[in-house]
Amino acid sequence: METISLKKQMRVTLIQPPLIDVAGKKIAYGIEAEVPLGIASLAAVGEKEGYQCEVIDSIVAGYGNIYQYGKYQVFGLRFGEIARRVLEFNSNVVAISCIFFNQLESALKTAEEIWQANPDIKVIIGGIAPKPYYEEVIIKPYVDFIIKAEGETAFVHLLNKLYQKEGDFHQVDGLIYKENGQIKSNPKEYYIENLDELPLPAYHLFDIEKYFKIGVPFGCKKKNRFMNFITSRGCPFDCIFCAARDIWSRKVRMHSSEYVLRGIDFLIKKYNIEEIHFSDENLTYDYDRAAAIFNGLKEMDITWGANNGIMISSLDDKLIRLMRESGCFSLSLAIESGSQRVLSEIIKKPMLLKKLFSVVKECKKCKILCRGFFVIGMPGETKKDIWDTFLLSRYLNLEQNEIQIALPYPGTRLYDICREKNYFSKDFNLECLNNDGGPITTEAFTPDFLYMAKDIDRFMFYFRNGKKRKLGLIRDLFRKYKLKIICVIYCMLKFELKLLYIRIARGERYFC
Ligand code: B12
Ligand code: SF4
Repeated sequence: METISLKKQMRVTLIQPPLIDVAGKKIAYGIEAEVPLGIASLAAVGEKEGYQCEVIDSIVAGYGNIYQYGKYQVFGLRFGEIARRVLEFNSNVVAISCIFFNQLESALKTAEEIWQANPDIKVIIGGIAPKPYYEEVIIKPYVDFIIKAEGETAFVHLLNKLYQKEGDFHQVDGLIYKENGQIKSNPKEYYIENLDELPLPAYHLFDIEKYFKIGVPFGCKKKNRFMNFITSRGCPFDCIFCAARDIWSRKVRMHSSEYVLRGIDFLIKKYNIEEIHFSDENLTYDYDRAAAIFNGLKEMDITWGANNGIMISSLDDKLIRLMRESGCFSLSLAIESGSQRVLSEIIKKPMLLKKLFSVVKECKKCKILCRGFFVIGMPGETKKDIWDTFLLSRYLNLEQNEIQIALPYPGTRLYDICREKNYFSKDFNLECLNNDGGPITTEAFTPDFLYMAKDIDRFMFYFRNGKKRKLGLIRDLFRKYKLKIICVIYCMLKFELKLLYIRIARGERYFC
């Protein structure tokens, strides 16, 4: 599939930068190690066009290496080591991926180090992260180009321009560049309509065995030889905290079921993989395509999970049963809130809690492990809405719950709302977006309240499930809250009583 059409004498290194901790917290071991599909896909199209590509996944290549860079903690390869590898490969172009806005600093430091090592190397930065900062990023002397959003087409176009030494970039879709001291920004207009035109990601450029050896997925795994896979791009919805539309647009585009099954079959034969982790925004968006994929997987003797979240409204009992028969062992349900009002009017997620209950019941029947994603602290939420989210998470009794405090990433509508309404805490800066407490203060809550509410929930969960020593837990709470402990204990008791009341008297009707 990935035959090289002709060798062009241009060498390209594609880089996932090391992980940097902007909040100065301690980076722990257990960082996820998954093949970065963005650079894998870009490398595949680069090779197809005839360029010689190599990849550096700095997180995995330097896995476990933690060092200090200024006020930051960094996990992965040292910046100097990345530059050394680029020089060793004799690269003409480097393509640095930055899909997390909180990793922009790391991408820029990587670029700077390479530029210092050899200023003739052209540096391209891509991924969603620079979006709110295009101007600030492109004026850096060590950044030559930024490519906006979905990147394959523009990337190849730009490589061809560089190879042919053409200096006219105005036709490259979504390209930002400098020309005679001025910043030029081409509009992003083109998105790949037929995803099957894309070659499979260039897995052969990665040390795949190392990923298996590290074995840390996002979410759950059942087997060690797992691989992440993406079957579609985009989501038609527009939840206020989500960045998906900025990368893929709102138009959903999908690989055919045949392409997906062929890709998985290739991974089984070439790397003996035993498990697939789908990273789509919405794997089951098209019911028939999803059913065709699952029917195909039944023949393949592998397990699979959808750890990135699956759209609850697209599931029904029949599909869930088919998922189970095809090897599904785990689903992440993006539930978000225990309040229908918050879902519909604030987050703007088209999901009915009524539907959630039927989906969870069927998953339990089928013994599919469910992990709930929840978010608290949206502008417009009341304290009751927030407690309802905790109550729902406990009422559902899922295998795992992940409750996050809303983080308004620049570029999202949530960020704009917080700016407009002055909801950012006084000392807000972008580094706050890495804090556990979140940076939003509204008429209804403060970050401290959210943090405490989350603590209470976590405490009650562990206390009941006996996962930690109970005395230790109580001691931690006392240490943390000192005199406020009375208030904490009062909230806990109230919460437990309410849960009991819902379980005995109201059931699902309480939430719907
Ligand atoms: C898998 C995944 C992860 C994985 C790791 C991903 C990785 N390293 O590759 C893990 C589990 C670690 C993860 C963690 C988090 N994630 Co995440 N993750 C994803 C997910 C679901 C899929 C990524 C993927 O494989 N996409 C497929 C490939 C093909 O796309 P891509 O990498 O984006 O690359 C394309 C373009 O971006 C562009 N491109 C990318 N790099 C480059 C470089 C160049 C030079 C060019 C030209 C183009 C280019 O072209 C590529 C091909 O079209 C995306 C959602 C999504 N569907 O994309 C969210 C997403 C990237 N994650 C997101 C978030 C918020 C997080 C977390 C902050 C969540 C949290 N609260 O903990 C953390 C942050 C971790 C951190 N490092 O700080 C947001 C990013 C928002 C933002 N602006 O920062 C996304 C977009 C989800 C969303 N819908 O909002 N995530
Ligand atoms: S449904 Fe999921 S992917 Fe789609 S906009 Fe909402 S959060 Fe983003």
